Amino acid sequence: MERKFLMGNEAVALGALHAGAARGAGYPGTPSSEILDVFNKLGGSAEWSPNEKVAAEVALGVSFAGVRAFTTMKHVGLNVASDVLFTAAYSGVDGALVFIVADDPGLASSQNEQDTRRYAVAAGVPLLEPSDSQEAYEFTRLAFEVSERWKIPVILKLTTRVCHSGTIVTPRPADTGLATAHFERNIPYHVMVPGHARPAHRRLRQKLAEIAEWNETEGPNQKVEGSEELGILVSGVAYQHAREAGPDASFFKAGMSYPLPMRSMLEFAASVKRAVVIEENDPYMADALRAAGGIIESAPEMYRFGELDVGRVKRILAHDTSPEAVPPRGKPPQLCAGCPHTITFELLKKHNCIVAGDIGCYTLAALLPLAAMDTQICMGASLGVGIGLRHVLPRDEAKRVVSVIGDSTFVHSGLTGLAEMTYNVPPTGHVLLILDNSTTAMTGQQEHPGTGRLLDQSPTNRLDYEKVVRAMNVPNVGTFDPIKQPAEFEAALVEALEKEELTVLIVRRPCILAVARKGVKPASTQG
Ligand SMILES: Cc1ncc(C[n+]2csc(CCOP(=O)(O)OP(=O)(O)O)c2C)c(N)n1
Ligand code: SF4
Repeated sequence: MERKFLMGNEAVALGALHAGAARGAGYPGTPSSEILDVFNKLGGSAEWSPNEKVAAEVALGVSFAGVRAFTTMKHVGLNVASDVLFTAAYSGVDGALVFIVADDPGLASSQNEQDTRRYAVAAGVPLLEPSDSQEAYEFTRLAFEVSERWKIPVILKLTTRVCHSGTIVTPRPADTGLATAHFERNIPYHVMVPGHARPAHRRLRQKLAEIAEWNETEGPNQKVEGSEELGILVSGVAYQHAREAGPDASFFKAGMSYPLPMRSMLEFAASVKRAVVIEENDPYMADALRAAGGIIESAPEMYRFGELDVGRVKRILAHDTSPEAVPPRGKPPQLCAGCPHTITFELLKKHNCIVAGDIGCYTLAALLPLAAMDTQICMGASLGVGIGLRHVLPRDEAKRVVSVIGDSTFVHSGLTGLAEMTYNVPPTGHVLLILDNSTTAMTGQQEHPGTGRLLDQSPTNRLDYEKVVRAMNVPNVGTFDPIKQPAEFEAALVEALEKEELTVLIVRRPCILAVARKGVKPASTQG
């Protein structure tokens, strides 16, 4: 087939298409967000789900119908979907289920740099780690094959460089003769009550033992002959950097890094005078090899933080622990000129509010010049954190606490926080602002249940925030356009801060980039 120059995320989408995936479901998150859009444009069936847990459940349901499914998310999305992952590992799948999870070493656009390989160990699911676009394509297809063969979910772990760098891909003909969807009743495998889960756990460990054996002999691991003086054990994109940093070394690249091909890796380490493990983020392989008795070197702790590159790998190989050059500080990111979020945070600052914030473009309001957000932890936390503060702060301070959440984030994980707000009502009540800009702006303008459009832009039901909030027993509900009604919005905010009741203000004005790119109309005029 014709060679193509593809970004890693495009290669994954093509791999999923050629593997015959019946449906992909996900929630946006940099650096994973392009995969579903490309899969859809290539003709695949794809959806944006309200959050990663729902996406994983949808994909699991598809796999229970005997066909191939995948779910996409960024690394922190797997925290949300982990409840599905851990028990789907027990239930197993009927068709195939691949969790495509993109890590962000160096925190280009995330709140932490957790290492998804730890999840594979904790949940007991195989994990594949491509190092370029060709492998992103091949490993995606392999992930479906491993999942289907052992009836187990498989994680495909990507990282920012693999997702967003382009390399040549030679595709293969698409899989044919795949199963068609059909549900086979199998209660002991699909219903994870304790009596079914106990044997399921034993089955899982048996599958993992078989996969570990397969990985030793047939897995996607690669040995590169080189010097006997230096052998480098490596995984993921670190392989590309290490090849350049140590061109004469011999290499063992783990393509499936859980379960690790431990025998082969120990043999390799013993076959060279100096064995060094090079890996991004956690010392996951180094710890495992040492625990198994391997004599290896690994990177000093300072290299655990951030992405690796050729220069850093050279330093690791040279035992260089001198302070690294600090890259020049670029201009901090800011809200776009004319962004509808700006007015909201100017008002919150003017009225000396304690702002329990959330994740989205509006988080930029925490930075100078606004500096108008006081907390931000994870999606949805604005509600819980704000309510916690209101419960214990002295009355005068408590009355100044406001939770602020974007529309996509509200649907993702704010609905349950709203239930908390109307159930465990703080003594001074609470104020929530939902910033409805009619898109998931931060990750590139994706649709969500509040926009009234599906992933392919076709129309669907639109979640009505006002109705939802009223149905959850919030007594004071108002909607304002911050650009057209700044005075009314300010008056409503001041009243809410004084009232000591529950108030939700919906701040509705579309993101100016969404208007420019997609012609999104002001939400108030949407049906
Ligand atoms: C669990 C999790 N999933 C995904 C993300 C990536 N992410 C950060 S904020 C956000 C949504 C932003 O949309 P919205 O709340 O509507 O705010 P906007 O950017 O439009 O202002 C997403 C998808 C994340 N940080 N955590
Ligand atoms: S992309 Fe949209 S929401 Fe984000 S800062 Fe720009 S105008 Fe505001």
